[in-house]
Amino acid sequence: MKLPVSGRATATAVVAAATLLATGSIAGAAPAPEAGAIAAAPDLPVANVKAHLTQLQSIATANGGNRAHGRTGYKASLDYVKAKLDAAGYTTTIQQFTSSGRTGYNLVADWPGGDTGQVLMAGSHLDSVTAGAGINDNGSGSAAVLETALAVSRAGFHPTKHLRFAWWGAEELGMVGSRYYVNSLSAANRARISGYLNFDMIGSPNPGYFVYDDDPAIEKTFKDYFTGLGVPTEIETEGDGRSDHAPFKNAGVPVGGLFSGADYLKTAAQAAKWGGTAGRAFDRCYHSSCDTTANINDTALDRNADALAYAVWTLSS
Ligand code: DTR
Ligand code: ZN
Ligand code: ZN
Repeated sequence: MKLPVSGRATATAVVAAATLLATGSIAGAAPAPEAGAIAAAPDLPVANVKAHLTQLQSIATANGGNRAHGRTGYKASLDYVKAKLDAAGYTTTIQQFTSSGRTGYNLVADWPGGDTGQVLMAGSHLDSVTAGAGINDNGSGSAAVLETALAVSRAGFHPTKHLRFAWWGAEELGMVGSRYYVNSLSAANRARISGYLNFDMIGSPNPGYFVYDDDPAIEKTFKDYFTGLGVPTEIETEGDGRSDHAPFKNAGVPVGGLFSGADYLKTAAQAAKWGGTAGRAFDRCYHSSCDTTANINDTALDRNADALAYAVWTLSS
């Protein structure tokens, strides 16, 4: 889904057209914007996001049905994401930790360039519960963060800020990986993180459109995007402190994020504005074996992935 053409997008199109006229060339599909131009965020192909989910489902199926902390399906998921990022030019780091007697891993991917004194991070947890493949929770966030990172590479995007993407281990054991990461930062490196954006469940089958309200500037960025789509949002209240933004927030980092709903029931008022089924959970397969690729609403996944990319572009420029 594409935003209505904005002033920013128009300005970029004019720059691109001027470049084409000046050079007579269209070589290089993604010309770097000229100094002062603000690149428009891309429309992420939802088919690409879904292809990552298909791979995560296959990984779960081949590894006893889950991608949980300390299990082979988790490490295989991490290897899949890492290979894509390495091929796209990221500097990737695996951070290892131990929890409940099992080895866990975070994956951190830095996009070379930008002001490392101002780091914008986007992340998601990559582990599932042991009950199932965890495709909505949280293949959805993991796939959308991955596709955003790949879109940065495809666009040759070189924002003012430094971009860092992360996939957390052992969230389902109590945000273990993300807390380990935050605790292992020096005070100086923690202070360099200007924002952390979290994506945990963004393709719920009976979706709502919830925006975290922790930081006003980040919240406004997401709300602006959905306003442009004509989709109403609500403040996310259900998950306070229940996902990987919590350790960042507790360390004083501005945080935000998106959420399409877990086991709470959609009200009649919510069904009236968003469609779907009132009196039914946003995700009836939350933490269950039926959280498979069939447990995804494509429209929600598409809108939230595009909002993610929009926020990364906007907040890093
Ligand atoms: N995604 C769930 C935790 C959770 C439940 N509600 C919210 C709201 C917002 C973010 C996260 C959550 C899990 O990982 O089990
Ligand atoms: Zn969960
Ligand atoms: Zn989750």
